Amino acid sequence: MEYFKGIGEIPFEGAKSKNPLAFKHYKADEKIAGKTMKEHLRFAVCHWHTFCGTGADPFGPGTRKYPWHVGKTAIEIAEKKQDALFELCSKLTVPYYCFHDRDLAPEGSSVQESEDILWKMAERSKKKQKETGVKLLWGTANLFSNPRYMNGASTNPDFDVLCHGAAQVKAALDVTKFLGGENYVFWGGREGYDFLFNTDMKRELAHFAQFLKLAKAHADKIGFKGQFLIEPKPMEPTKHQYDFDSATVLGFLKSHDIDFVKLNIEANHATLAGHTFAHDLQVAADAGKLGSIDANRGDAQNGWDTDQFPTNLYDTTEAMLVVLRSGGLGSGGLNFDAKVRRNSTDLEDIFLAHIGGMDAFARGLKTAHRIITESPLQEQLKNRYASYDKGDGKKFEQGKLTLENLRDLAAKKGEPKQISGKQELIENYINDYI
Ligand code: XLS
Ligand code: CA
Ligand code: CA
Repeated sequence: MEYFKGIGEIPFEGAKSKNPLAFKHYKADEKIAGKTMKEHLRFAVCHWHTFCGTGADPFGPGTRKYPWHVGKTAIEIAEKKQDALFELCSKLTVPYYCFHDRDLAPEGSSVQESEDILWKMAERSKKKQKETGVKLLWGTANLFSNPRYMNGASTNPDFDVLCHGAAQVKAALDVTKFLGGENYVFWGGREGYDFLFNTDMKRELAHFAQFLKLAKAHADKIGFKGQFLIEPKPMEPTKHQYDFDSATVLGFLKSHDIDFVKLNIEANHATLAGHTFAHDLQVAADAGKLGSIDANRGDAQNGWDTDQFPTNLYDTTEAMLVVLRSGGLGSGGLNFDAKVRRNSTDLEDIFLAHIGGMDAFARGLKTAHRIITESPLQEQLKNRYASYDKGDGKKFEQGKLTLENLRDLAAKKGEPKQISGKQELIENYINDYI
């Protein structure tokens, strides 16, 4: 069964093309700084928004009835969604996909039955991966939809609920390993609180840490070599989410002695936390913990998680500046955790959205590379801190000066000469290359 009839493999036609179903900038095998675009960007399609989503929102039901939403049983529907996913990835020439356990397979009536269904579907995925060459970027467990998780999973006040979360993570890890997944993600949708005074935050965070350590021990036991990632988000669905932003997660990991987890940064989550996308990427990168990216965007006028496809060239350029300067995405990638708008009801819209996102990141990559290699930006940045490269500044960085020494230097040198931050100049450099 072909779902996207009339759409073939999306070709690269270059910037002058007027064909909406062609790439204008993403040329998979074009080399930039020694690597192909495909290797730099490592795009992934997400199973949930694109194949499970219907366009439903709190004010109304779904607007889209995709052909893979119709079937006699939940398993038949899951199989159709899976076929459509692999068809989309192949036609888009996207090398990876990502899933939650419950996207891939419907939940059964017991732990055992859920595991059986998940394995059946995973075996089918493995065949599809072989046929198409599409690979798994990351797997995860949905620990937020089932009503049992209304107060969280690993941070639930009720131990019995935590056990169910553990069962799901165990199965999702087993299946991610089986499918050759390169990462495993923890996003704590309901790991947080709605009311501080019925919550023992310290205890819940300790449970989360212990839960992560048990997941790692299981991963080691089964020989899963993939990277563990936490995906920060400040709120929604909970009022306060424990994995608030990069800095909060890094602090949490440090205070619980967890060194095996990196971060999966989602653009729209960073902006919900009151940061820019680039900021949260930079905080993660500075700690050596930038693992992967959920590529989307929010809406500047909305205070919620709109999960739109990325089109803003400033965002993609700034993101790729951080990625390139920190040495690339490693085993991570750019996962389109994004959904077409509720009124985008044609099957073709799914293609247009992904093509737009891929071109936006390809342009971001090319522009960021040129800014780094051709513009004075790097030089400007280096010069700004030149006073720490020699003499007393260098001694300070090396820990060789006392507070008294610094006082004496201030007294001796007098008022410092004013040095401009040159923000407008650097903003103009970026504009020149975009
Ligand atoms: C929701 C999150 C979620 C994670 C995976 O806001 O983005 O989709 O990426 O559970
Ligand atoms: Ca996400
Ligand atoms: Ca989101």
